[in-house]
Amino acid sequence: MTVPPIEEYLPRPSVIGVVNVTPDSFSDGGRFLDPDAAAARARQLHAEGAVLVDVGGESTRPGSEGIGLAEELARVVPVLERLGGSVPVSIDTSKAEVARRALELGAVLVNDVTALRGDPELAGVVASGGAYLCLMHMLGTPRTMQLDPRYDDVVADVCAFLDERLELAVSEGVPEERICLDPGIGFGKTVEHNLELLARLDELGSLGRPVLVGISRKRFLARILGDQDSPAGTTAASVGAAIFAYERGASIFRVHDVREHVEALAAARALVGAH
Ligand code: HH2
Repeated sequence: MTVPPIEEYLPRPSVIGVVNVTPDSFSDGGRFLDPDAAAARARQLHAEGAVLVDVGGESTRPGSEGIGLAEELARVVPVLERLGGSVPVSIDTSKAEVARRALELGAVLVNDVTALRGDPELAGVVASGGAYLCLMHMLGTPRTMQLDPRYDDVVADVCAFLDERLELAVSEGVPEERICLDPGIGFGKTVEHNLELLARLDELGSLGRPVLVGISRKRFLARILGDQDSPAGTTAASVGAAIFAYERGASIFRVHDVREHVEALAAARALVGAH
Protein backbone atom coordinates (compact mmCIF):
# COMPACT_ATOMS: atom_id res chain seq x y z
CA MET A 1 0.00 0.00 0.00
CA THR A 2 1.48 3.38 -0.97
CA VAL A 3 0.54 6.21 1.33
CA PRO A 4 1.10 9.70 -0.10
CA PRO A 5 2.84 12.27 2.11
CA ILE A 6 0.43 14.04 4.47
CA GLU A 7 0.96 17.29 2.54
CA GLU A 8 -0.64 15.59 -0.47
CA TYR A 9 -3.49 13.96 1.41
CA LEU A 10 -4.24 17.13 3.39
CA PRO A 11 -3.08 20.00 1.13
CA ARG A 12 -2.89 23.45 2.66
CA PRO A 13 -5.51 24.52 3.74
CA SER A 14 -7.49 21.39 4.70
CA VAL A 15 -10.30 21.10 7.20
CA ILE A 16 -10.88 18.21 9.61
CA GLY A 17 -14.35 18.08 11.17
CA VAL A 18 -14.87 17.16 14.83
CA VAL A 19 -17.34 14.58 16.11
CA ASN A 20 -17.07 13.97 19.85
CA VAL A 21 -18.84 10.78 20.91
CA THR A 22 -18.78 11.88 24.54
CA PRO A 23 -21.22 13.08 27.19
CA ASP A 24 -18.91 15.86 28.38
CA SER A 25 -16.96 17.61 25.60
CA PHE A 26 -16.93 21.37 26.14
CA SER A 27 -18.20 22.13 22.66
CA ASP A 28 -20.60 19.39 21.60
CA GLY A 29 -20.78 17.04 24.62
CA GLY A 30 -23.80 14.74 24.64
CA ARG A 31 -25.01 15.71 21.16
CA PHE A 32 -23.47 12.74 19.35
CA LEU A 33 -23.36 9.97 21.99
CA ASP A 34 -25.88 8.01 19.97
CA PRO A 35 -23.89 6.23 17.21
CA ASP A 36 -26.50 6.97 14.55
CA ALA A 37 -26.40 10.68 15.41
CA ALA A 38 -22.59 10.67 15.39
CA ALA A 39 -22.42 8.88 12.03
CA ALA A 40 -24.96 11.30 10.54
CA ARG A 41 -22.92 14.24 11.83
CA ALA A 42 -19.74 12.77 10.31
CA ARG A 43 -21.45 12.40 6.92
CA GLN A 44 -22.72 15.97 7.14
CA LEU A 45 -19.28 17.40 7.97
CA HIS A 46 -17.69 15.44 5.13
CA ALA A 47 -20.35 16.74 2.73
CA GLU A 48 -19.60 20.29 3.93
CA GLY A 49 -15.98 19.90 2.84
CA ALA A 50 -14.07 18.21 5.65
CA VAL A 51 -11.34 16.01 4.15
CA LEU A 52 -11.40 13.92 7.32
CA VAL A 53 -13.73 13.63 10.28
CA ASP A 54 -12.00 13.29 13.67
CA VAL A 55 -13.95 10.87 15.86
CA GLY A 56 -13.14 10.92 19.57
CA GLY A 57 -14.56 8.97 22.51
CA GLU A 58 -12.69 10.68 25.35
CA SER A 59 -13.06 14.33 26.28
CA THR A 60 -9.84 16.21 26.99
CA ARG A 61 -11.54 19.33 28.30
CA PRO A 62 -9.78 20.96 31.28
CA GLY A 63 -10.37 18.95 34.46
CA SER A 64 -11.50 15.73 32.78
CA GLU A 65 -10.36 12.42 34.24
CA GLY A 66 -10.17 10.19 31.18
CA ILE A 67 -12.04 6.95 30.56
CA GLY A 68 -11.12 3.26 30.32
CA LEU A 69 -10.42 1.24 27.18
CA ALA A 70 -13.74 -0.65 27.14
CA GLU A 71 -15.75 2.55 27.44
CA GLU A 72 -13.79 4.32 24.71
CA LEU A 73 -14.14 1.35 22.33
CA ALA A 74 -17.87 1.13 23.08
CA ARG A 75 -18.27 4.78 22.08
CA VAL A 76 -16.26 4.94 18.87
CA VAL A 77 -16.44 1.47 17.29
CA PRO A 78 -20.21 1.57 16.56
CA VAL A 79 -19.74 4.94 14.85
CA LEU A 80 -16.92 3.67 12.65
CA GLU A 81 -18.92 0.53 11.86
CA ARG A 82 -21.87 2.62 10.73
CA LEU A 83 -19.64 4.78 8.53
CA GLY A 84 -18.19 1.63 6.98
CA GLY A 85 -15.37 3.53 5.30
CA SER A 86 -17.82 5.88 3.50
CA VAL A 87 -16.32 8.91 5.27
CA PRO A 88 -12.53 9.25 5.75
CA VAL A 89 -11.89 9.18 9.48
CA SER A 90 -9.24 10.32 11.90
CA ILE A 91 -9.33 8.72 15.35
CA ASP A 92 -8.75 11.03 18.32
CA THR A 93 -7.19 8.68 20.85
CA SER A 94 -4.05 8.03 22.85
CA LYS A 95 -4.80 4.31 23.30
CA ALA A 96 -3.11 1.80 20.99
CA GLU A 97 -6.01 -0.64 21.07
CA VAL A 98 -8.55 2.03 20.09
CA ALA A 99 -6.26 3.13 17.25
CA ARG A 100 -5.78 -0.47 16.11
CA ARG A 101 -9.55 -1.12 15.92
CA ALA A 102 -10.15 2.23 14.22
CA LEU A 103 -7.48 1.54 11.58
CA GLU A 104 -9.03 -1.89 10.95
CA LEU A 105 -12.33 -0.09 10.40
CA GLY A 106 -10.79 2.28 7.86
CA ALA A 107 -9.40 5.25 9.83
CA VAL A 108 -6.43 6.89 8.11
CA LEU A 109 -4.99 9.23 10.77
CA VAL A 110 -4.30 8.83 14.49
CA ASN A 111 -4.67 12.09 16.40
CA ASP A 112 -2.83 11.67 19.70
CA VAL A 113 -3.06 14.61 22.11
CA THR A 114 -0.34 13.00 24.26
CA ALA A 115 2.16 12.86 21.36
CA LEU A 116 2.93 9.17 22.05
CA ARG A 117 3.32 9.61 25.82
CA GLY A 118 0.02 7.90 26.68
CA ASP A 119 0.60 4.39 25.41
CA PRO A 120 3.97 2.84 24.49
CA GLU A 121 2.30 0.62 21.87
CA LEU A 122 0.71 3.41 19.88
CA ALA A 123 3.66 4.29 17.61
CA GLY A 124 3.92 0.65 16.49
CA VAL A 125 0.21 0.51 15.66
CA VAL A 126 0.48 3.70 13.57
CA ALA A 127 3.64 2.45 11.82
CA SER A 128 2.32 -1.01 10.98
CA GLY A 129 -1.10 0.36 10.02
CA GLY A 130 0.37 2.79 7.48
CA ALA A 131 -1.52 5.65 9.14
CA TYR A 132 -0.92 9.37 9.35
CA LEU A 133 -0.12 10.76 12.79
CA CYS A 134 -0.76 14.06 14.54
CA LEU A 135 1.55 14.84 17.47
CA MET A 136 0.16 17.52 19.82
CA HIS A 137 1.76 19.49 22.63
CA MET A 138 0.12 19.41 26.06
CA LEU A 139 1.55 20.57 29.38
CA GLY A 140 0.58 18.02 32.05
CA THR A 141 -2.69 16.11 31.70
CA PRO A 142 -6.23 17.31 31.01
CA ARG A 143 -6.96 17.02 34.75
CA THR A 144 -4.18 19.42 35.74
CA MET A 145 -3.15 21.34 32.63
CA GLN A 146 -4.99 24.60 33.28
CA LEU A 147 -4.03 24.94 36.97
CA ASP A 148 -1.01 27.24 36.55
CA PRO A 149 0.71 26.68 33.21
CA ARG A 150 4.20 28.25 32.95
CA TYR A 151 6.87 28.31 30.27
CA ASP A 152 10.26 29.98 29.81
CA ASP A 153 9.25 30.82 26.25
CA VAL A 154 6.06 29.09 25.24
CA VAL A 155 6.90 28.92 21.53
CA ALA A 156 10.45 27.66 22.05
CA ASP A 157 9.26 25.11 24.63
CA VAL A 158 6.48 23.79 22.38
CA CYS A 159 8.84 23.59 19.37
CA ALA A 160 11.49 21.72 21.37
CA PHE A 161 8.88 19.26 22.65
CA LEU A 162 7.39 18.58 19.21
CA ASP A 163 10.81 18.22 17.63
CA GLU A 164 11.71 15.58 20.22
CA ARG A 165 8.39 13.72 19.77
CA LEU A 166 8.80 13.83 15.98
CA GLU A 167 12.23 12.23 16.30
CA LEU A 168 10.83 9.57 18.61
CA ALA A 169 7.93 8.76 16.27
CA VAL A 170 10.33 8.38 13.34
CA SER A 171 12.65 6.18 15.42
CA GLU A 172 9.63 3.95 16.17
CA GLY A 173 8.99 3.46 12.46
CA VAL A 174 6.47 6.17 11.52
CA PRO A 175 7.74 7.85 8.32
CA GLU A 176 8.29 11.57 8.87
CA GLU A 177 6.28 12.41 5.74
CA ARG A 178 3.17 11.00 7.42
CA ILE A 179 3.37 13.24 10.50
CA CYS A 180 1.90 16.64 11.29
CA LEU A 181 2.49 18.77 14.39
CA ASP A 182 0.04 20.69 16.59
CA PRO A 183 0.83 23.35 19.25
CA GLY A 184 -2.15 22.17 21.34
CA ILE A 185 -4.08 25.41 21.71
CA GLY A 186 -5.73 25.41 25.16
CA PHE A 187 -3.82 22.40 26.48
CA GLY A 188 -1.93 23.80 29.47
CA LYS A 189 -1.93 27.37 28.17
CA THR A 190 -3.19 30.74 29.33
CA VAL A 191 -4.96 33.11 26.94
CA GLU A 192 -1.60 34.89 26.42
CA HIS A 193 0.19 31.59 25.71
CA ASN A 194 -2.41 30.71 23.05
CA LEU A 195 -2.12 34.14 21.43
CA GLU A 196 1.66 34.03 21.37
CA LEU A 197 1.69 30.52 19.87
CA LEU A 198 -0.64 31.63 17.08
CA ALA A 199 1.24 34.89 16.46
CA ARG A 200 4.53 32.98 16.15
CA LEU A 201 3.15 29.90 14.39
CA ASP A 202 5.73 30.29 11.61
CA GLU A 203 8.40 29.18 14.12
CA LEU A 204 6.60 25.86 14.50
CA GLY A 205 6.51 25.56 10.72
CA SER A 206 10.28 25.72 10.68
CA LEU A 207 10.34 22.14 12.07
CA GLY A 208 9.50 21.15 8.49
CA ARG A 209 6.20 19.39 9.07
CA PRO A 210 2.65 20.61 8.30
CA VAL A 211 1.07 22.41 11.25
CA LEU A 212 -2.41 21.42 12.43
CA VAL A 213 -4.32 23.80 14.70
CA GLY A 214 -7.34 23.14 16.91
CA ILE A 215 -8.64 26.61 17.71
CA SER A 216 -12.31 25.98 17.10
CA ARG A 217 -14.66 27.07 19.90
CA LYS A 218 -11.85 27.06 22.48
CA ARG A 219 -12.61 29.07 25.58
CA PHE A 220 -9.79 31.60 25.11
CA LEU A 221 -11.85 32.97 22.21
CA ALA A 222 -14.68 33.71 24.65
CA ARG A 223 -12.20 35.44 27.00
CA ILE A 224 -10.99 37.66 24.16
CA LEU A 225 -14.59 38.76 23.64
CA GLY A 226 -14.85 39.64 27.34
CA ASP A 227 -16.86 36.59 28.35
CA GLN A 228 -15.14 35.22 31.45
CA ASP A 229 -17.49 32.30 32.07
CA SER A 230 -18.37 30.55 28.82
CA PRO A 231 -16.63 27.20 28.31
CA ALA A 232 -16.74 27.69 24.52
CA GLY A 233 -15.85 30.41 22.02
CA THR A 234 -18.05 31.52 19.13
CA THR A 235 -17.96 30.31 15.54
CA ALA A 236 -17.11 33.77 14.20
CA ALA A 237 -14.15 34.15 16.56
CA SER A 238 -13.00 30.63 15.63
CA VAL A 239 -13.05 31.47 11.92
CA GLY A 240 -11.22 34.76 12.44
CA ALA A 241 -8.44 33.09 14.41
CA ALA A 242 -8.21 30.26 11.84
CA ILE A 243 -7.66 32.70 9.00
CA PHE A 244 -4.93 34.41 11.00
CA ALA A 245 -3.29 31.02 11.67
CA TYR A 246 -3.50 30.18 7.96
CA GLU A 247 -1.69 33.41 7.14
CA ARG A 248 0.98 32.40 9.68
CA GLY A 249 1.48 29.05 7.96
CA ALA A 250 -1.05 26.58 9.44
CA SER A 251 -2.05 23.82 7.00
CA ILE A 252 -4.75 21.75 8.69
CA PHE A 253 -7.69 23.05 10.72
CA ARG A 254 -9.56 20.86 13.23
CA VAL A 255 -12.99 22.50 13.49
CA HIS A 256 -16.58 21.97 14.57
CA ASP A 257 -18.17 24.39 12.06
CA VAL A 258 -16.89 22.95 8.80
CA ARG A 259 -18.78 24.91 6.16
CA GLU A 260 -17.84 28.29 7.65
CA HIS A 261 -14.15 27.38 7.84
CA VAL A 262 -14.04 25.84 4.36
CA GLU A 263 -15.58 28.96 2.80
CA ALA A 264 -13.43 31.41 4.76
CA LEU A 265 -10.23 29.48 4.01
CA ALA A 266 -11.13 29.28 0.30
CA ALA A 267 -11.46 33.07 0.24
CA ALA A 268 -8.19 33.54 2.16
CA ARG A 269 -6.38 31.13 -0.14
CA ALA A 270 -7.59 32.97 -3.24
CA LEU A 271 -6.46 36.27 -1.76
CA VAL A 272 -3.03 34.98 -0.78
CA GLY A 273 -2.60 33.63 -4.31
CA ALA A 274 -3.78 36.89 -5.92
CA HIS A 275 -0.75 39.08 -5.25
N1 HH2 B 1 -8.48 19.79 20.81
C1 HH2 B 1 -9.40 19.00 21.39
C2 HH2 B 1 -9.38 17.61 21.18
N2 HH2 B 1 -8.48 17.05 20.34
N3 HH2 B 1 -6.65 17.27 18.87
C3 HH2 B 1 -5.73 18.06 18.28
N4 HH2 B 1 -4.82 17.51 17.46
N5 HH2 B 1 -5.68 19.41 18.49
C4 HH2 B 1 -6.57 20.04 19.31
O1 HH2 B 1 -6.47 21.28 19.50
C5 HH2 B 1 -7.55 19.24 19.97
C6 HH2 B 1 -7.57 17.84 19.72
C7 HH2 B 1 -10.40 19.60 22.30
O2 HH2 B 1 -11.54 20.00 21.60
P1 HH2 B 1 -12.89 19.14 21.53
O3 HH2 B 1 -12.65 17.83 20.86
O4 HH2 B 1 -13.95 19.96 20.91
O5 HH2 B 1 -13.30 18.93 23.05
P2 HH2 B 1 -13.14 17.73 24.08
O6 HH2 B 1 -11.70 17.42 24.27
O7 HH2 B 1 -13.79 18.27 25.34
O8 HH2 B 1 -13.86 16.54 23.53
